[in-house]
Amino acid sequence: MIVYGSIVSPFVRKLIAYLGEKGLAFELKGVGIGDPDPGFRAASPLGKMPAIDDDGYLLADSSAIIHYLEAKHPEPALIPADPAERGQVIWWDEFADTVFAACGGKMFFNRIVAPKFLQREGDLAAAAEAETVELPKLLDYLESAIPDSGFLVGDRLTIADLAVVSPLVNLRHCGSCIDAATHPRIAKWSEAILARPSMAPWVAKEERMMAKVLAA
Ligand SMILES: N[C@@H](CCC(=O)N[C@@H](CS)C(=O)NCC(=O)O)C(=O)O
Repeated sequence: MIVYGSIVSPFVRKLIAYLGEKGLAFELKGVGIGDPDPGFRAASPLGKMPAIDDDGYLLADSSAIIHYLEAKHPEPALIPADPAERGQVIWWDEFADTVFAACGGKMFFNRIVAPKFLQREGDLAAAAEAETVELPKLLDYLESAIPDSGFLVGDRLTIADLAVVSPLVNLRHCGSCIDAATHPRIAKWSEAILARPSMAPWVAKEERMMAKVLAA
């Protein structure tokens, strides 16, 4: 299976971690924003990453891809069968993709992607507002919702953990780290999820790449 995307995208990071947890082989084909690669364009009607080509089956959107793969490879289950748990997992995936990643994206895009990758100025006022007005509320909510189990839903890993932890990496690239004094649950939970073999090597690779980009 080919995965189109860049490892600095929170949606691609979520999918890569999912594939690692499931033990599914893939080839990552690096594409950037607005990439004209014909394979990527065919797989992603809106030109957004990630997208896949699974032996000719083309699909875009991290959640759509994960649901497709979960139906194809049910074990180990990362989307619970239990109705109440499944509802919670989808809630967290939605929270991550639409609200949390959007907030982090305003910071990451305007401070890093625009100036460093697209050679244009970012909207620094929008980034500052996201960091000072939106982000604190989202972090306080997340802090209040992480159970003692150390997993967002139930007592085991689900896509909820992979989805919600992913935007935190982009926040870190922007110098916005979780303060263990004010958000101890997020600090402990995110450290454990990001240390998993499905995530740690990719995040390390990404951090090496970002260090070069930021130094340039
Ligand atoms: N809901 C989509 C979001 C994908 C998305 O917005 N990806 C961004 C990169 S982080 C992108 O490709 N943006 C390019 C664009 O909007 O043109 C998913 O979960 O895959």
